[in-house]
Amino acid sequence: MRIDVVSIFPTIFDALEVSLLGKARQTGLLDVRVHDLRDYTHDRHRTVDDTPYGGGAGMVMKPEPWGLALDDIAQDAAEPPVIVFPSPAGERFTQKIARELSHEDHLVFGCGRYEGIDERVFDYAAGLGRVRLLSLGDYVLNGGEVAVMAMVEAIGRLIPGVVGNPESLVEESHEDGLLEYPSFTKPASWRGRDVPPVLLSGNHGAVATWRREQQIERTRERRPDLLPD
Ligand code: 6GU
Repeated sequence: MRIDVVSIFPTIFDALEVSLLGKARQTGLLDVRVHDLRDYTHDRHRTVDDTPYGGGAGMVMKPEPWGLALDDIAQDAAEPPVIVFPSPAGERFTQKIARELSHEDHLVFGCGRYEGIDERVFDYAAGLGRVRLLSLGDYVLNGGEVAVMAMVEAIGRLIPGVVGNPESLVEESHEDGLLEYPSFTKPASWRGRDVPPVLLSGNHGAVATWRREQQIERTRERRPDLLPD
């Protein structure tokens, strides 16, 4: 999969060089290209923002650098990419969307800062690819960079070969609509706390039943919104 990221803080994405995603880049499973939006400006100050029409607080990202950056990325793409703009005003990013996006050949992430990007950029981008505005949740970050890091990790780990043991992708939170069951390792007793005896019983059926109950119980306690009525 090819991933292009446009940002005014490209070094934030240096973190993608480590761990499983870093390995996936080395082996060629992931082709991540990070672009500095300021490289697409032409003035001495490399200006990317300006005051909002109609007044109001803060600054808005100017459309021209975004147009040039998106043109540059789309120009050497074989097929129209999915173009994601992280935004607290977007559709909620979920495991389902992560899975959908993990099947794409080419993703482009446009990281906004300040009060956002000139609205015409989204319309222009829709002529180059399939545009999605995605939000991590109901809180506000200073910019899209941290959200894109989260999305790239959630999507990247679903690409076959990125996570060494594919079974570890199956039994985790949100894959079956429930939170994951609790895990334990040795020692069987630690600081007065014992591992639930069923896990030491060797009875695989009993273990499976217990884990399912734990999933439902935890989901009821922590995330009742995930359960059907
Ligand atoms: Cl995707 N972007 C920003 N700036 N803030 C957020 C977010 C995204 N998701 C939650 N808060």
